[in-house]
Amino acid sequence: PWEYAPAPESRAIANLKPSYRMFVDGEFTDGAGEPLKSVNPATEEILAEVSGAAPSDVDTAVRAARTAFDRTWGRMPGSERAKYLFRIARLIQERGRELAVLETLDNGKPIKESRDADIPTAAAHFFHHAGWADKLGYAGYGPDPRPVGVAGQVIPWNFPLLMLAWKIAPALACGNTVVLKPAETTPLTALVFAEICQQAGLPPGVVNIVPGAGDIGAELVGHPGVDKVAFTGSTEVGKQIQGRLAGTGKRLTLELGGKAANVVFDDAPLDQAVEGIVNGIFFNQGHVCCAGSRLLVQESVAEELLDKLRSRITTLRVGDPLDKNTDVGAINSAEQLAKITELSAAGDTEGASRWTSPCPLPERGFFFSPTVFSNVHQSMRIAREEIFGPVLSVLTFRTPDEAVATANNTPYGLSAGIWTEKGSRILWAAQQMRAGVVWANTFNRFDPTAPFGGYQESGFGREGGRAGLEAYLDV
Ligand code: TXE
Repeated sequence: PWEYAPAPESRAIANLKPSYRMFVDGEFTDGAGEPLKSVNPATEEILAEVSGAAPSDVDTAVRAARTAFDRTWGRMPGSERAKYLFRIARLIQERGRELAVLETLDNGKPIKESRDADIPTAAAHFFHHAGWADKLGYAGYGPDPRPVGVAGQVIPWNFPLLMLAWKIAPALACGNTVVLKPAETTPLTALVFAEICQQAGLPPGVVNIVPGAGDIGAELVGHPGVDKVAFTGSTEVGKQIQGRLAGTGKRLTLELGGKAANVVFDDAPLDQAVEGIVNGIFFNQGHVCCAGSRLLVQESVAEELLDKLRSRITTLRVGDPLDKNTDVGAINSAEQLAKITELSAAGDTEGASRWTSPCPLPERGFFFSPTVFSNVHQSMRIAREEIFGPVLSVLTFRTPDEAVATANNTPYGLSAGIWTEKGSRILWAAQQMRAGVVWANTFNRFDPTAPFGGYQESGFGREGGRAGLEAYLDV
């Protein structure tokens, strides 16, 4: 375990530089676009300036990716590609401490999460996909599956390095080349990942990183040289992209928002369920597309469960993300904090009862107290819209049928949780729920071997495991 490191020391561990450059065709270069300023959301201090890509840089990057696809990566035997992916995985592990601290500085998530979840899981995705690179003929998609070509990938700010790994590892394993745009508020670990690609000796152009805002994302997905688009972000932007790509012949996968139900039946081990509920909604400040943001609890145990839940939440430490004892860190941006505040206020207006953790908040930075709304009705905004923050909406039910109907009463469908001792009920409910992932007696568990993705407005396509390869193969 690491000791608490005060901020200046953390900057040294993170190898924080005053400025970062984009990565195109194997070189770090200055983009011709507007520079971005990376802010530490826990202190509101500027961490670094990042050169921003212009449309002409996106064009150069896509052309470099095409050349690399045609000349090196797309022709390389899978066994050779595997070696690079294993090298990248090991380098992520070796530089894990630096990456974890940098991720926490840039994103605001607790260091224990970046250390124990984000960075090791990112490495695990490269290890897993390295293993596939020379076995694609055995993946069940026919004897000779081919890479699609150049992938244009756009990712959000909630798991910056992990979302990069989810996107880049399967693309490279299958023989595609990549142009990736990180989110504008969290570009730093993606640019350290670019250094790792150099360290691993990856041929130039195989991975290109173009920092920028949404306009650069739009430029990338619309570029005629991109064969396949992979997007993780808001449902609104996902729908725009889907509309724009219609008729272009480009392949598309979308991983969008969610409003997951975490369903607790009266026979559930309540103390264990409380841990799962807390993890489900407060992990990563609730900036999780599959967060268990709706707690559905059987009426007969609702009062007891809520008492236990409130006393457990009272023990959560909210504050400095670099302190390894912190449970809930900073909200990633002022914009996201404003959205959480606005939706919570709608909960008050619509008549739900708000309870807030008594934990004091730091004076500077973007923070929001863990919050529980009870007396929530299905029609309220806090039961329907993705808040993407540490805010739980509690609804009750009487029968299993009602539980499933309420769980499915959402335009989304990314994940769900069930808490019960009855195995038969788990199997029944998992079949009834329209959600890409259903966790039983656990929540927010991720594994590179398991496909992840949504139903309905949570998007389509799967990431991870054998199913995730299909997005990057012509079969
Ligand atoms: O998302 P955007 P934002 C949800 C969550 C959050 C809300 C808004 O509810 O409160 O979305 O977050 C790029 N063409 N999720 O504004 O705008 C953008 O630069 C191409 C859920 O951050 O969708 C960034 O890299 N790209 C979600 C990425 O898209 C565009 C994770 C996501 O930003 C673009 C994040 C465009 N027209 C937010 N406009 C999840 N599924 O986990 C923006 N981008």
